[in-house]
Amino acid sequence: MGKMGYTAFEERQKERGIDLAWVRAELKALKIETPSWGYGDSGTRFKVFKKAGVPRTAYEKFEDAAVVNRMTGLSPSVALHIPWDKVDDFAKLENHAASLGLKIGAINPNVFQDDCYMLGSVTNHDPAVRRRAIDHILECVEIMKVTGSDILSLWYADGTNYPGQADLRQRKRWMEEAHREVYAKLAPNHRMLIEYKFFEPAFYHTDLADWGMSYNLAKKLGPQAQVLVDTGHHAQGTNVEHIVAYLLDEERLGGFHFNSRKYADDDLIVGAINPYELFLIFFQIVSGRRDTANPGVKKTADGIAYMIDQSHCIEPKIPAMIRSVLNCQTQYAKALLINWQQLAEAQAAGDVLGAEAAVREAFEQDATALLESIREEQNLPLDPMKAYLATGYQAKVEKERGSGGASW
Ligand code: RM4
Ligand code: MN
Ligand code: MN
Repeated sequence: MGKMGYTAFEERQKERGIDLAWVRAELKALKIETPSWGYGDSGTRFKVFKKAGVPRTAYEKFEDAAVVNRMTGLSPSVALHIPWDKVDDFAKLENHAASLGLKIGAINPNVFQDDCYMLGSVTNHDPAVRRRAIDHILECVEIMKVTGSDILSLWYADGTNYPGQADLRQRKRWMEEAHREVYAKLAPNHRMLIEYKFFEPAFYHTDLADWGMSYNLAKKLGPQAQVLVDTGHHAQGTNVEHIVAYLLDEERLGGFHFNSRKYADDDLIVGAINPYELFLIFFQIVSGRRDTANPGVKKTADGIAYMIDQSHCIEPKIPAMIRSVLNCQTQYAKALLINWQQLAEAQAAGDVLGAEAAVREAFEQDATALLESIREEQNLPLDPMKAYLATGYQAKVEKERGSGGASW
C-alpha cells in the first residue's frame, strides 16, 4: 500500500480521534507464541496425514518456527509438549532456539498418551498412575528451570464416558491434590495455567469442564495459578469475550490458546471462521490494559500469554501458522482503533446503538496500511505470506527432510 495508503489512514484515524502513536507502540509489543506440535504431522481421530518436509526433531521444529517469526516479527517463542519434544539436553535446545532468535515458551506436560492413562491421569483411581502423572508434571517444572520457561501449561484428557464410571467428587479432590503438590514446586517467576475443555476425549464428563472449574482451582492454589482460555474449548455460541472480561476482573486470566472451533476441537486457523469473536476478545483485553484505575486488572491484562494451539491437518503448516499470527495481529490492531471516549459516553448515556457502533466501527476499519507501515519500520516483509512463499523454504525442507516427520 505504501506511504499514500498510510497518510490516508492516518487522516481518517485523526478524524475518528484515535491516538496512533499509542496504537503503534501497542502493536509493536504484541507477541504470539506458536506451538511446536503445530509444525509436526497431525490428523484427526481417523488419520494422521504425513506431509513432506515436516520437521523430524524438536530442533527442526524451531527452524520452522524461526521462519514464521522472520516473516511476521510476531512469534519469538515456541511452546513445547513433553515428551513429544523431549531431548537429552534441554540447555542445548535452548541454545539452538537462541541462535535462531527464539525462546522456549510454555511447557506442556502430556499425561494423556500412555496406556495407563486410559481412565485418567491425576484423577485415576490407581494411586500409582496418579503418582506417575504428577511426577511427569514435576519433571516439566524442572525443564522450565533449565530452559528459562516461566509457564507451565496444563491440560488433561481426564474424564469419564458413563454415569457411575467413577466418583466425580473424589476425582475433583485428586485433581486439587495433584495441583497443590505441583504448585508448591513452582519457582517464584513461574505461572501455572490451567486449561478447561468440556468434551473430548471423554464425552460424559471432563474433570475440568469449564472456566469456572479452572478458576476455582486456580483461586484455591494461589496467585501463580491462572486460567488458560482455549478458544476451541467452548460450546458453540458461548460468549467467550464475557469469560475473558470476567477472568480479567478476577485477575486470573493467564493466557490463550487461539484457534477456531467450527465443529469440534482446535485445529482451524484462528480468526478464519469468526473474526468478530477474536476482535471482541481483544476488545476486552485492550479495555483491561487501559484500566489504570484497577492496577491488578491492568497487570493481568499486560501479562497475558498469547499462544496458538492448532495442529493443521490439510493445510501446509508454516503458511497456516503465518496466517494465524497475522489474523491475531489484525484483530488486535482493530481493537486498538476503538474510540474509548465515544464508547464511554454512549454507555453512560444508555445509548445502546451508539455504544455498539463505537465498537463495530473499529472492526470495520481497514488496518492494512497501519500494519504495513509497522512492518516497514521493523524491517519486516510488508506481505509476510507472499514473502514466505517466495523463499523456497518448503521445497528446500522437502528435499532435506523427506516425509518422515515427527507426529503425535
Ligand atoms: C487439547 C488441548 C491442549 C493441547 C492438546 C494437544 O485439546 O487444547 O492444549 O495440548 O489438545
Ligand atoms: Mn489447548
Ligand atoms: Mn484443544
